[in-house]
Amino acid sequence: MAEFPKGFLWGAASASYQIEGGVQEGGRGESVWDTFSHTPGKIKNGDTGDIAADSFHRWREDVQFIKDLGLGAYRFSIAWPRIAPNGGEPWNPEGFAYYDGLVDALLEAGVQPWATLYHWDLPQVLQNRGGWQNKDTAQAFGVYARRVAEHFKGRVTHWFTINEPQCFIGMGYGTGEHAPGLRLRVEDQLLCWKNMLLGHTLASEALHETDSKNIVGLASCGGVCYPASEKAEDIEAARQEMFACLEGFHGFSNQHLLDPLCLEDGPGKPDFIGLNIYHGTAVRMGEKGPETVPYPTGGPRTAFDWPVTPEALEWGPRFAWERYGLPIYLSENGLSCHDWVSLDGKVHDPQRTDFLLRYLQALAKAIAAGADVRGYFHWALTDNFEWAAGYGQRFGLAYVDYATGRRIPKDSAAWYGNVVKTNGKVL
Ligand code: IFM
Repeated sequence: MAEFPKGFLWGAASASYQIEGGVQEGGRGESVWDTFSHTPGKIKNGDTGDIAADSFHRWREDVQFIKDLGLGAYRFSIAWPRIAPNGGEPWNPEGFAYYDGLVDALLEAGVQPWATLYHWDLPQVLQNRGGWQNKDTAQAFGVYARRVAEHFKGRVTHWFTINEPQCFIGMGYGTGEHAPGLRLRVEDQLLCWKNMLLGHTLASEALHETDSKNIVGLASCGGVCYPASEKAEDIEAARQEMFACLEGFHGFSNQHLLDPLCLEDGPGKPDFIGLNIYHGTAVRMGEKGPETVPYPTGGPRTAFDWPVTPEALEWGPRFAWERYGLPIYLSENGLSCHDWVSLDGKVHDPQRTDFLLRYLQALAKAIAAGADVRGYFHWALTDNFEWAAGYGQRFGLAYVDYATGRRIPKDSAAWYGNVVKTNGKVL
């Protein structure tokens, strides 16, 4: 039986471009993801987010599902181009109205809204002026954050500024696999990092100044290392490797993002750290220092081919807590499975339940070891548009039939609902 502290927050997460659809409705402007997904050859099967899970129309069903699960919080993202089709003023009242409906329904259902201001759907107009290579984008992000904070003052008090900078810069401006599809030199990627850090800082200031009750963090997806054994030297090797600045530029490190923001007091220092963790790498101490241990051939893997390594949910939070001493929320964790609707009309996903059982038990160990972990958001609430992989990867607690938009709660949803209800005692 696992122990979670009283008041531990159980939630689920989503992101605007991945679920909303309605890309040409409600006065929304174009985002870099509209452009990118409509560029031939960029997305598997030529999929786009034009309709996605159709949450722009079906958000009431999503809120009902959240209520049925008994969740304490829902993490969603606000599409910048819905609020500001041109990146800034004039603001779009219809865009605010969409999120008003969602936020008010969540509050009515007794669910805390946790809003992310940037989950990668940059207004295309800003990309046309250089996107994150341009310092003006950081300034515009601060202005947008202030306007959103003013609008939702008193209703939304928990905020993520930016989701996974490592990913949107590394894949959007580095490898070109994500929007806007650029392959920049490391120096130019570092300029994006600088502007992103400034953007985060300006947004944090705006959120804190607008309402002293606002609690602000950001979500990091840096690589997680865990010790190959319980030996002290292997633990030390994993600790060093997790924050190592590897040869050259290693964009997928927590260090690049969290060290400058969290190790000293400053206007961008988060109130909490969001960790998005799906898997990790085993590390041991070798003769010349830390060395990674190859994942066993034939070991368990998700439909996305990601290794199943529950240890990451113990050691990632432990090492982050040791280094930064800030409260931690698991802002994303989950897996894609080859889910389908069975002849009985249900979606049976025993692998998801087994994965979650293992990972949540590991998270309980992190808490028992002293890490201040305060909540867990399952990725994702519903199946959705998985970026370059299109609709082929299903991460949801609810299956989405993309032809009709119909949702079917998977078996794992009932299981997770029970975890939530018992505060993890069933684990
Ligand atoms: O779907 C993504 C999400 O947008 C960011 N974190 C990882 C998830 C799964 O790949």
